[in-house]
Amino acid sequence: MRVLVTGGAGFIGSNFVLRAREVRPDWQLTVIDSMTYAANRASLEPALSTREVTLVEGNVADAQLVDELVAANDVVVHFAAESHNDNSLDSPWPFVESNVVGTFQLLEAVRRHDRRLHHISTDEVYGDLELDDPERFTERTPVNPSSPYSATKAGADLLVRAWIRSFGIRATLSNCSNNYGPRQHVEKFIPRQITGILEGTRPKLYGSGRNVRDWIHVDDHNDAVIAILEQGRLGETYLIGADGERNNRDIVTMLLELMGRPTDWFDHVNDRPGHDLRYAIDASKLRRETDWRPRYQDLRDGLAQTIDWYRANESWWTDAKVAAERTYARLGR
Ligand code: TDX
Repeated sequence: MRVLVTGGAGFIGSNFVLRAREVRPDWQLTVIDSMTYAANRASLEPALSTREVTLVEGNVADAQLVDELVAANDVVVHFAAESHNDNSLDSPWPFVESNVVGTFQLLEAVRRHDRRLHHISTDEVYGDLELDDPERFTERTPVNPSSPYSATKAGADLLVRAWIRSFGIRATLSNCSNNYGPRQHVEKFIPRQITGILEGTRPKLYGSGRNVRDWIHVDDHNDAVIAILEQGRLGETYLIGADGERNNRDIVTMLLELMGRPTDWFDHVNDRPGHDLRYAIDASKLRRETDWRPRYQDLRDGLAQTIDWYRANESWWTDAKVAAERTYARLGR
């Protein structure tokens, strides 16, 4: 099977490529990635030098390039997206271009060439929950995005659903909770704190630190994507989550313990405008309809493995760290 992976040099996409090499070695993988700040060629090594994986540099909003690549593959897994909330508040246009226009171009190519598509999305499209809300997000929760980022992802999801309904394209969608693991850009919460602690700086908690995220290891997310590709029903949306709810303060405490620092060694910084309070996923449909089960059951173990990766791969993140902290300094966070 020839598989086109959009955004395959970013965090979740590159981990998907590496995981697919391991568990589906017969797949032929081609990556299209715009290689912006969030991508890293090194994430795909050594598969690139051995030519096991092909990397095409380009934007999913480039209609002609996307048309050629979709035509040359059997399946498209669409990870490509601008994904950082703080950046979307600072500069929304790249989010509209990559997430909405990019998805539109891909859908049109998939329709022309009758290819199978899996669209990757986020739980953020559902807005946020109260801390004590007994309900979690399900496939029936109405979309209610808060930030320019989540609004563009919700827009992309709705385009995919409309192309399924109106044009009969063969597609599935998934909305996953917060991912962590190796190769995540250092602008994001967990790697920002791990790399900061490694450099001797105190973790930075937005606002009170009470905000809750539902953490899942990136390999568990990607295994679920493979399960949906192989066992999911066409036209359906699946929520992916591993029952990993924790507030940000607890995550910082865990990181500090694992890295041998006092648990009060952190600072509160300015809150993010419009900061979503809580995300939580009910993944029972995915568990009912596929044989997927998360392998990382213990968040502390997963974080320990992630810390080891950042410790062992400093050259992967040092340049990005300087740039990310420069942006945060400008934003006062
Ligand atoms: O330094 C920080 N301090 C802090 O307290 C940073 C960078 C973040 N935070 C908080 C904000 C959030 O409550 O940590 C939480 C996680 O923040 P992010 O890593 O920025 O993720 P989030 O905004 O939750 O969005 C993530 O999950 C859904 C991904 O970035 C999205 O791409 C995905 O769709």
